[in-house]
Amino acid sequence: MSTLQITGPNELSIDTGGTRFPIHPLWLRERCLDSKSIDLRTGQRLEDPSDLDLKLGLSSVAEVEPGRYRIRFTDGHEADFAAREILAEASLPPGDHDCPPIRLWNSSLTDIPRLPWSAHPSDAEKASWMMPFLELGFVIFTGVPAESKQVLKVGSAFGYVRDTNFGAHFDVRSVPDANDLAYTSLFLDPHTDNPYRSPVPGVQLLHCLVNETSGGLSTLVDGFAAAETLRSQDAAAFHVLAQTPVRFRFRDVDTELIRSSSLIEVDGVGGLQAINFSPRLDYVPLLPPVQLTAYFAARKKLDSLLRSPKYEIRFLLNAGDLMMMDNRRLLHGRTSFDTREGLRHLQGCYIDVDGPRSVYRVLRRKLAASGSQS
Ligand SMILES: O=C(O)CCC(=O)C(=O)O
Repeated sequence: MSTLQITGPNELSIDTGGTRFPIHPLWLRERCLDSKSIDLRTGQRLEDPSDLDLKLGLSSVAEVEPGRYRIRFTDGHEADFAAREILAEASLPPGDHDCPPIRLWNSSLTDIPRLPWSAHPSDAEKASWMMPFLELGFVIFTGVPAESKQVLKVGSAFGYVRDTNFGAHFDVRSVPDANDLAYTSLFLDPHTDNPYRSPVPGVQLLHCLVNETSGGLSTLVDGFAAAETLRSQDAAAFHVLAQTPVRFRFRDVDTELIRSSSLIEVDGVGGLQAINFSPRLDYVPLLPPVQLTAYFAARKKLDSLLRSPKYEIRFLLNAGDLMMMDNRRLLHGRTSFDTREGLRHLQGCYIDVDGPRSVYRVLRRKLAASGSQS
């Protein structure tokens, strides 16, 4: 049983059988769940917490029922808290890392997630699909009907489909006068899709409708694994790629998109957020020569990791196979193919990166409420 008590002039402590956590009064005050503090329907705050007195303290703590406490703050506000809920909130890691932790992988990955698709999965089944996606950054669904626009149905099961200048869905097949190298039969190095778009598409789905060629193998690389290797082998090169802004551009008759970002995006504490890598499209600005020398050398190192067979997996997508991947973490590509062998036709679409995470959290909540495990 956890107990709450005031342990200092401005500090509440929660004692969980010997371990004590200090709780800042403002942290607690902005988590009050009473009807004066939040709108009870949406759970959103009714007051701006920055208006609270920075010197806010605690006046009293009283246990109103086992495990439930009434806390009075020095501004006169009173609210009830369950010790269990405070602990759950306090144990959330910083950032949005409440989802399954990522598992870095390379070419030795053996458990490639190939999952039979079902248009009407149970909650538990759908939750079981989300685990490999969130851990590895991709899944391959098999048995998706090889029909036009099915990719949109699958995409909608995990988030909102993002329309772009290529349409809600796009056809990946070799066409004359292609406005993107994806629409040729050429080999494509591992790349991030649309790094010139803001925001960059979070998740890409590619559904194979026809593949009559022996080439056109799909390739995937875990960009986070390559970036972590670079960080451990050459921290200075990693730093250069995390700091140097690079311009990505797409231009055709109707569209001109430009976005500038570093090749490696990190958060405030150095955690990887995204890789932006597309050797077809990156243009570093004219920086002082010494900086450019460091940048080109660092990019070469990352590039050789990303193109190394040590990091890449390759596989053939057959008709009915659909690959869904995190475009912020993984890089994808394909081997070339010979159009004289027959047709190769994929359909793709994008959804936002937070869609699958939201699906996972809602399923987790539903399964916990029904007493099942995901
Ligand atoms: O043809 C493929 O397998 C991949 C195409 C591609 O890289 C893309 O659409 O971005």
